[in-house]
Amino acid sequence: MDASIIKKVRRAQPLIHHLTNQVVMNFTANGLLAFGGSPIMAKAKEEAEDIGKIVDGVLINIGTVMPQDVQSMILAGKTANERDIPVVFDPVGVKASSFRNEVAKEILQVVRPTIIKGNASELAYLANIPWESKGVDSVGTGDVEEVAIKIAQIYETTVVLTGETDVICTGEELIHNMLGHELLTRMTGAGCLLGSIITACLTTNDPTELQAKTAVSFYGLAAQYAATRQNVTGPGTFIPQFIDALSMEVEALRGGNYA
Ligand code: ATP
Ligand code: TZP
Ligand code: MG
Ligand code: MG
Repeated sequence: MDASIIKKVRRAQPLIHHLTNQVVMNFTANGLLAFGGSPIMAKAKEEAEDIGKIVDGVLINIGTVMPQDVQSMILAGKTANERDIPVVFDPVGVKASSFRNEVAKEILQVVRPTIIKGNASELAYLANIPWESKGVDSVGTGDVEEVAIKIAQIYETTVVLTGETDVICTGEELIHNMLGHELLTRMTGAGCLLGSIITACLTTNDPTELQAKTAVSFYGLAAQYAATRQNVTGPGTFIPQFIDALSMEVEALRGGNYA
């Protein structure tokens, strides 16, 4: 983890355009604000280009995508590509329906994501590798490194494959992150908010793999810190502590008592 990336994000407070799902909008906005970024949720295709011109990064997440959202996602992604600002693509639940399959493929045909981030089953689907899933969740096991490498090759991009161990693949290199907490699996939106925080970290002038590694490590560390606060008794009490932890300095999170 490079703490200077987090400091840079907090200084710049990058404006991140979210075309994300309706389950996690409010949680994501609060989580990104706590971390030090600045969220804007805007879905109308009529404003996609205008918003696209003033933001510092774009997150496209298809978790509750509707037919009318696709054009906005494409316009926002293409505007970001033209401006050379980061785009993160999260193919939430892509395997669950043929509509999602088609939407994800349509977006990936015209938008070049800086990072494709997803769970193992979502990325395995895009890589044509069999994997078990349950709706938007990954439930099976398999060779996550093979999936990450294949996605990086097919889409010529950096990959963040999340799970108990996160795998980052730049095409040449594999990086692993073991920081995290099981409570992240017992709430909704843990993956979606991570996508927002990765997008914010991509706005600094550092190498992509370092930005990705910093985002996932910081996120995992914040989860570990939050989960071990005295008043945390389950997922419900974890969430506010996690939001608080996302606003903390790395050194303070490291100083936590992980009993
Ligand atoms: P899924 O729907 O399959 O849960 P997701 O999109 O919610 O996928 P996750 O894979 O749950 O995404 O990853 C979200 C965050 O939770 C990441 O920071 C990841 O490191 C962390 N995480 C996931 N599973 C575990 C686990 N078993 N132990 C610790 N941290 C985890
Ligand atoms: N249904 C559609 S999107 C969504 C659900 C439950 C949220 C998924 O969030 P995450 O972070 O991928 O678990
Ligand atoms: Mg999860
Ligand atoms: Mg997800």
